[in-house]
Amino acid sequence: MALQALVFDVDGTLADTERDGHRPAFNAAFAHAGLPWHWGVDVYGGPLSVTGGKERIRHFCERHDPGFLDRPDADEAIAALHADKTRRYVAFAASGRIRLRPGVARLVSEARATGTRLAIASTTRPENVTALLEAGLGHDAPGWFEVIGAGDVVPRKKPAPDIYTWVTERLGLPPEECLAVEDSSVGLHAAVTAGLPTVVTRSPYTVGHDTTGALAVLPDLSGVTLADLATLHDTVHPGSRMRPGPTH
Ligand code: XBP
Ligand code: MG
Repeated sequence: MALQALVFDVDGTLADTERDGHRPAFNAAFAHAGLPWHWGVDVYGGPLSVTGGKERIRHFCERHDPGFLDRPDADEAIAALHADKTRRYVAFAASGRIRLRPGVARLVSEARATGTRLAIASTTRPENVTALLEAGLGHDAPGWFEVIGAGDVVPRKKPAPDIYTWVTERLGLPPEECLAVEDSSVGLHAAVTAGLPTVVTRSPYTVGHDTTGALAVLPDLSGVTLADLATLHDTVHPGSRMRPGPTH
């Protein structure tokens, strides 16, 4: 079954956005709101296991500041914190200070040159994706991706398969004809459960993650050609859908 489309995860896969991008944006929003919360580099791996910024803040409150959730306006307060965090992250990403990971730009350009379709499946806000793509690949880059699945377009975020299913349905392709590129066990689980063969390029926060079910685990995409990915993809036969590994 020929490879028709590459579906990229964003955070950790297109770029290492978490430690110096999302994390400080969360912290700045917390400080601006007068909250004593701070997610250090080492502890951020904990909150990061919950995908989605609003969900991550709520999960943190449940464990460390449950009184915050007793406020009658807790939902609105979390939404406002997250909106502030998003403004800060978008400004940082748009400044170009987040470099794309090795091989990403070359692979995207090879896909465009050969007519391989491109899509995004992420749990982050769509404006974050646009800012990162524009700064990393150029102003027109968001338009190169036929489908951008991001944020709250599906109610259940990764590790649920929903965002990958949402994307492949909009591409009009069977999932088996796509290849997902992910960095985390939750992302891998989402993609594989949706039926996409998946390559993992580990990122600093996901080095210890379980990669059971991945087609390959690579340090990054440098030196990886579309032909390499097509060859890997060819090893998956229809009907032998891979089983997701456990998540952490
Ligand atoms: C990574 C995530 C996101 C971001 C924050 O998404 O888990 O939640 O850390 O995003 P992916 P928001 O790896 O799927 O790209 O604050 O915008 O929700
Ligand atoms: Mg990721």
